[in-house]
Amino acid sequence: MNNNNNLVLWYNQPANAWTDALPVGNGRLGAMVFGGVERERIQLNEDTLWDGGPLDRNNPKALEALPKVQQLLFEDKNDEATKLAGETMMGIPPRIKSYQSLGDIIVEFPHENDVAEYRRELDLDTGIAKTTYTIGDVSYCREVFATAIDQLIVIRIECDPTENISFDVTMTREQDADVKSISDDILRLSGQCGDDGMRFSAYLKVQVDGGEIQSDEDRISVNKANVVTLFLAGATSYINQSDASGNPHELCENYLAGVVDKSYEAIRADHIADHQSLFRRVDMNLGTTDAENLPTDERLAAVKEGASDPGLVALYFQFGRYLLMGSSRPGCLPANLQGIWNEHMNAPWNSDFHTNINLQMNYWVPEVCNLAECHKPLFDFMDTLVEPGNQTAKRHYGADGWVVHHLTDIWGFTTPADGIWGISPIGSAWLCEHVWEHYLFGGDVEFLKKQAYPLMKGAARFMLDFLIEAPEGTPFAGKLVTNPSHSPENSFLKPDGTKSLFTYAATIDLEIIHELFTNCIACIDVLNEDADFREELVSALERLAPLQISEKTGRLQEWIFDYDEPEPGHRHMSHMYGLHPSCQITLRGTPELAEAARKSLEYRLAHGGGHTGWSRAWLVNFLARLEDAKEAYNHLQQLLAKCTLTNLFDTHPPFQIDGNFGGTAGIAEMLLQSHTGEVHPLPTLPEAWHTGHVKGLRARGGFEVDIEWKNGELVQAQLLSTLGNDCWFRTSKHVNVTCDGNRIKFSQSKHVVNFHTEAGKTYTIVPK
Ligand code: FUC
Repeated sequence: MNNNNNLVLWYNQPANAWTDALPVGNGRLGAMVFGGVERERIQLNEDTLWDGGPLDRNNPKALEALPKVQQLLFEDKNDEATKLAGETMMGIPPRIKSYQSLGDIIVEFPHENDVAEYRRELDLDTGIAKTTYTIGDVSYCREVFATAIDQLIVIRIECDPTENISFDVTMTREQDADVKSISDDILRLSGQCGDDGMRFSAYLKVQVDGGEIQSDEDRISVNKANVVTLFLAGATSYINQSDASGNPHELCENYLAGVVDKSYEAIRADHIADHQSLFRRVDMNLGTTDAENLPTDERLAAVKEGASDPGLVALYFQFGRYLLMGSSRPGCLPANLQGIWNEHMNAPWNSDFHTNINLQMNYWVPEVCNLAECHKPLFDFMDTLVEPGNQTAKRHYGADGWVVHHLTDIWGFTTPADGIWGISPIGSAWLCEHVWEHYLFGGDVEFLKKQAYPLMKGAARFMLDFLIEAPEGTPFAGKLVTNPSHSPENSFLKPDGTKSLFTYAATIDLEIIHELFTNCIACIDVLNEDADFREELVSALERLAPLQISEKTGRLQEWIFDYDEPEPGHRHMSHMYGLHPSCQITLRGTPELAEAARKSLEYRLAHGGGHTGWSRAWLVNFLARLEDAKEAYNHLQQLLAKCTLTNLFDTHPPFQIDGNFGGTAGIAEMLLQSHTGEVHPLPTLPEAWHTGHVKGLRARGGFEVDIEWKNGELVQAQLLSTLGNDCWFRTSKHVNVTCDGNRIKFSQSKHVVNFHTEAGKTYTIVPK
């Protein structure tokens, strides 16, 4: 057992609701473990199990309508533009289908006496969920884990004394599936979504040591065994976005065949080694309190009552890393709105990939939190959106390059969805921030050349074609703007009192395009190619409409006009994109814009902003960038108190995983920043974490950073240089920099110390 209670979620009672259950995952398979005594439910997921199928959604009326819609918007006729665009520009149909549950394993134990010494836990350090209890004189232990090495969910049941394990096991699914035993020791669940949708299977193999095993139609019974191991294989027919002709039965048989000669001990040991090779890269201690001796739900309840529990914050942070490892491993699909864990057939928002903040927020974690390989599923997924995105660019906008709107699925959905707010053709450009960031942290030039730059160039190509010159009589006449445009899901009031959400040149568009073009230029400079394209980008950047600060309020304007808002506390804070995740607005680089962004934030907050989980998490990141430790901490506390379920899942409500990832990234952002090119330790350290350490966070430029602090002051930082880049280190004191015991530099400046580094060497920085 792991004795570090800041790495273990634990409870004194079984899960009641699904959101009390504990998640395990290997990127492709996920399971939620309830830990029931008489009846154990283990709900299963496979990341490709989606309803729906490939379909050409492009709207043949869109291209012809585009100039008319643009003209109406430039003429401020938002209602007419909305009506016309609604009739001509939406995808056909404008809805996607849901990511679905694979089914449940149900195990029923004929326990006759009362249960005692019950405990259920999830050890983040091993990735094993465990349930232990005693009945009479017999103690029971069940372990569940999802192995990425052997691609199975493994359930182990042990008892002491032996010969005491008896149960019936079956599998169930709410719809579209049959369950039957196909041999004495294998149960099979198989089905198909609708008449011609995705086919799927789950095979459960029961391996007993001692006792008897017997199968009936849809169940297997075990009697008086010593030890039982259950292996669950799951697969679907999904091959790619236009091909779902795979054979899930064969895949499941192969997964099970893979462990025929492998002992449980070896499977478990391989799993732990693999898990720890990623998980153990970061160690965090924000201080300890007595709360650590309490079960996780009680700790959370105390925080809801106002307690400060730095250990719970560290647990929440590590849980975020754990969730990313469980839902986003190379070769799998990216983490969706629920990561990989979903019990529904029609999930909230289809458990899809929302590209107007949510999917991106999931991926604020991997680089800084030292799980860079978990970022890869996003990049590979982006590759699959290029071809359908090219089609939509061409047929909706007459543009080259690729476009994605505000959401997508596994079938290459790239057209506008849902409603008029779906006409927001900025998703592809927004996603491209991620490939560039991956390069900034890891310095992989091959990746930049082969994968990142083609994606970025295609997204930039679309934007260059899509941008349009604002005509005379409009603000920014002669400048390049987006049209149509939308500030995610927010609406505005026009001077005549009418409400709209459809416009041109929303601030977030300008920020994302500015960032994309700037990054493309930097990329071209690294790769030393594409000089003509560089020219095009430079001149477009010069003509791009600028950000505006409201003369009336001093706030950063969200739209081209200084509109009032019907919902001033709106959950989206899109116009602050330049402050975070982008770095166009910085405290020291663009102080006026930073001040305007702060005012915008304050205004949102004064009107109840941050009420959904992910919105609250974004606030933490904004405030961290503004180096406002008190408020960043306050909102982190509120994220735990108001937006966190007993199993530490984020709740929008309902459960949505982006808040977990946004919160995790926010904690890292409070402890280490590097977005300006400087390595800046402890920019936003709250009083509650006065003494502690964090080891293994990553900074842009290729540094792995260990930070130790005491009473709010830096004691020492250690930087492992992975790329041999020069380092700019921000500090509020004079510091000594040493390497291998030799002094490299004594800083003259109290602000930034700059030194050369060699790849593979560690630099120690100690304040004087
Ligand atoms: C965006 C948000 C909603 C929700 C949905 C999945 O549309 O505005 O709050 O998170 O994504």
